[in-house]
Amino acid sequence: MSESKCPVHPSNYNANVGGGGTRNRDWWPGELKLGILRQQTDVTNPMSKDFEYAQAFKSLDYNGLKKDLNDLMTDSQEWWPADFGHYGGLFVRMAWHSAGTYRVYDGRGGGGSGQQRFAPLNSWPDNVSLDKARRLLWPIKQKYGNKISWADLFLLTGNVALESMGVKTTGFAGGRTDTYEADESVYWGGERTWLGNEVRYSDGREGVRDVGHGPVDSSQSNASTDKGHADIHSRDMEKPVAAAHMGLIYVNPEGPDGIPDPVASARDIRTTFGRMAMNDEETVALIAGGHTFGKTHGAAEPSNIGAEPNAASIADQGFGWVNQYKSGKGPDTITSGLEVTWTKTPVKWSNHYLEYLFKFDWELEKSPGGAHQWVAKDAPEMIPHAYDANIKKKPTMLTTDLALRFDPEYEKVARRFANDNQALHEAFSLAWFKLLHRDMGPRSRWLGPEIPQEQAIWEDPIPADSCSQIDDKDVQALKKQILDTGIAPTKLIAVAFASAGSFRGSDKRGGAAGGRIRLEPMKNWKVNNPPQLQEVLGALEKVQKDSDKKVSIADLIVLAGCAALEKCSGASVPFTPGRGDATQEQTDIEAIGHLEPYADGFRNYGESTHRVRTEQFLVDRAHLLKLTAPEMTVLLGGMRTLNQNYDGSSHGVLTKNPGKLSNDFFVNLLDTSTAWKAADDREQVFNGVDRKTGQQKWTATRADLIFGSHPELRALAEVYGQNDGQEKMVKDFVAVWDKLMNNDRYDVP
Ligand code: HEB
Repeated sequence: MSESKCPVHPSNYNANVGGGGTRNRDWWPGELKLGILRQQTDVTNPMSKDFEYAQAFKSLDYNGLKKDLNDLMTDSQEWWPADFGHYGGLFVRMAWHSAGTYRVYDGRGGGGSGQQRFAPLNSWPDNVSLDKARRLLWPIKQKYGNKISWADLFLLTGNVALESMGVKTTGFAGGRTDTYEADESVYWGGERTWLGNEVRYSDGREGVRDVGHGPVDSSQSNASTDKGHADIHSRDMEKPVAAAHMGLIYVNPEGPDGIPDPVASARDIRTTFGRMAMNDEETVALIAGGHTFGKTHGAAEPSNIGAEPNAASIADQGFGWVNQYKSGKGPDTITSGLEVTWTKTPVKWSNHYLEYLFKFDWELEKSPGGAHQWVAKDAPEMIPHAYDANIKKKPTMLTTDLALRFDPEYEKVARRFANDNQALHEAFSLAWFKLLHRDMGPRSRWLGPEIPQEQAIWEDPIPADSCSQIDDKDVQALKKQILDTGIAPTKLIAVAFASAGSFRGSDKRGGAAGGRIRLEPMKNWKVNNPPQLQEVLGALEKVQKDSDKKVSIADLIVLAGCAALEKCSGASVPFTPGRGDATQEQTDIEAIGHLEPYADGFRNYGESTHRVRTEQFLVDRAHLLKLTAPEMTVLLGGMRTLNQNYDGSSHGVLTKNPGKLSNDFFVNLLDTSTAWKAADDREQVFNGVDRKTGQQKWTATRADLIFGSHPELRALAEVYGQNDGQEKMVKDFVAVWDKLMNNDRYDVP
């Protein structure tokens, strides 16, 4: 149903009730938005404050749950029948689409918080029919209640589905806590049309017209002649997105922009799977293993299906894509608009997918829904029908499947697997486990009886036997030894911040534990001021050597920061020991490289691009550090008076006493006698002059001045800039510092 046909489309309601009407975001769409810093809080979460999912999970009847899931696989429901009498394929796809939105550049997306229940994901064109999959699970979720989160359930169900079809999985870990509102922090792309990609391939500069696949507009799938297309053989996708179109998990199954070109399609697959942290071998294993199961659904023209869940009728109760074609389900299902079944045993593990891929010649055809797909030319009719035992068909494949044969690099891997099903089985199982657990953070968060023993490098492991064993007395002694090295406290603070500040709450990686700041690549990041870092590390290594206690460098780095902050603030700063040191061999340089910030406003590092302003980077960073807006404010103001700019510049160091923790940043920022003027055309650096005398007083960046310009940030800055602000400043800064240092301490209760 198109929007224009609908007389009471929700956007037509200019509601004259609370929350209605024309809003700030309508009047000033460009205003800095702080919304992502106040998501998923106590006010949106129905659980009481003392609810701990890990505790609840421990009382779960895990095996009972697995048995129920296993039984569900073949318990075909009248309202949404199971293809081939088995829901395995549907549930594997549900789990894969849940986890598969993860991307390495900011660690956002992924299956860690049950976001498939919310928009936009619940309504993505790539997630058609997964509304049914999730609803099939409701009786089981209802039965086990808070002992299993939706987030865990989606992924565990995929695992059980695989096991029930003969896959020996690597295991499973629970521990994903549910969220109760849509996560607004993820940049899914700038396009305003589903399946568009006019922004991601042009870095926001110019639009290229685009068409996609699937129910929404498969009628337009012959796009090869369109002018203005970014060349599918050479285009670059913007960061951090990891999908070739708005609303897809990865790539267009019909080929890039609907063009059925397997080799060009391989290029898109490599880009998108690479951004999910998968290499060629893992990628081939995942696709070949995944498409061993189930079928695609394109019984008829996609115009038969209705609006997605978020735009559907209230009567549909969260279901979407209501299908008018015949029975609207079972053999008449329309999901992707493609009609493919890969193997002759779609609910059983096999090697038929790769066998057929290489054995047959493939011919382009159109699905009943009008989409590009491929049929095995001279193959026998051996593929079963999902509902009619009397019908047999030839094998069929997607353009993206043929990519595994016609891309020379993928072909090598695929041929090896084709000749060695055991190798495929193992590689698939490992890659699947990585897919589901990539964004879970350290093992101390993992729950349940099926955690594999062997640690993988993508877990960023830290050897348990490297953790410090020190008591309060040792801490006091070590603090003194650190300060006695004579290194300036501000440098110690800088290194502690650099170490802990590498954390991101999205995929729970980075942080001070592991002491990876001593290793490649972190030790060479510009934002970490490498020469200064080396000086401090050298001194701390000496402290470690001279001490007769077992203490890690990771702990010493944080302790040094705490000791130095005590010196600079006069306050007492808490410290929690117990971190360990990772080795270089345990560190995946490329994967850790993804943690490097493009900009870090707390250290005045980085500036605006043509699409993102410095202050927007600051908020993005604050979100990854799990800070609220007040915490971001006090942290930045404190970092300035502590003289923490990465390059030692004095931008925003609005104090006569750099190196002392004070509220001077706010006092001077809010001082009306100063007038600010841009020092450059791009408004990156500003001069602050005395209004009367014209004398130059300060310089500052956008990350500084936003706290005087944005009304809500100014309101927060005022709290600290008042005469009673100094004490609060110190107290709040120490609190946020402590939070930062322990962001990654999932091992501490
Ligand atoms: Fe897949 C299905 C595409 C990868 C698993 N897929 C499917 C479909 C499509 C696709 C279109 C259909 C849907 C319907 O229903 O219609 N994929 C695709 C692409 C890619 C992929 C493009 C990239 C290249 N998959 C994948 C992976 C996995 C999977 C990786 C896992 C691991 N899928 C799957 C399954 C299925 C599918 C299981 C079936 C479902 C059913 O049966 O329902």
